[in-house]
Amino acid sequence: MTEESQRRDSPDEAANSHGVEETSSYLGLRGRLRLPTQMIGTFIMIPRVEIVEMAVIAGFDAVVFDLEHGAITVEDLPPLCAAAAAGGGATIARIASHRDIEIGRALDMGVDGVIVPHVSSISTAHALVEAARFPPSGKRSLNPYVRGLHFAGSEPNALDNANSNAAFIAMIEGSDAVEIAAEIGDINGIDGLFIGPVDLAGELGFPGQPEHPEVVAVIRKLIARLCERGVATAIYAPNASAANRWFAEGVSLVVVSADSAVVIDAFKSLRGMINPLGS
Ligand code: 3PY
Ligand code: MG
Repeated sequence: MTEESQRRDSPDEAANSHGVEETSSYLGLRGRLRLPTQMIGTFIMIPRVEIVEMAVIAGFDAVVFDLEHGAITVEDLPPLCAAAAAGGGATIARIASHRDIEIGRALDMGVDGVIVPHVSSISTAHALVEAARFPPSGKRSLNPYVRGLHFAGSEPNALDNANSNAAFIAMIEGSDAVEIAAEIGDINGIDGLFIGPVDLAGELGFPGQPEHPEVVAVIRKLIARLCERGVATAIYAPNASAANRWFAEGVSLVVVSADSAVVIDAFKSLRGMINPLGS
């Protein structure tokens, strides 16, 4: 880990004082992003607690609620978070835009962290991080009676704990962002960079082909650069072999496929194996 990454603001003391061998979900998402551990996540597009429960029961470490592209709104988050937390799954909201209010509201609902899409400048990254932290660290607006603060504004250290525990992950999914990714990753308060191969593929001239060899080559180099610098990385993988490849490259969090894709693939496969008489 570089000096630069060590000086960043830190998750709670418990997380900092534990070594790799004590890795477990009690460290929280932010704490786990600090360790050389690897987590498997999946995108949740369908706002049903049962889907979240199934993902966690199946062994996924984290669920990413996709407010950018899924049929999920901020109001869906509390029961979805409760469902994941009951099974020990970490909860992340991929928000839809760069509006401060969206970052704050997702955290108010009780997610463990946020992923912010399309971050491509240093100044934007700084502003977005501030939206996720209460003063004096940032500019997150406060109402203490929210789920994310245990509904109880009076809890001692509630705001410090919220600042220490909420993970902030910026998405790198444009060619301009790739160029400055290491500097974005060094910003105090950024816990990881999530590479978006789908949008990046479009920018590189291969729309809809996140597995195109040229796209994979660009991402491989980026991951190596970030890992060397001690910046935690996350990425979307469309399938298991892509997920395994990115884990082998040292990625901390691989978000593989999505609930909707898993369900339709299973339906198609099942349907394909059944042959009614006369068909
Ligand atoms: C991308 O790959 O562009 C993403 O946003 C991941 O879903
Ligand atoms: Mg994207």
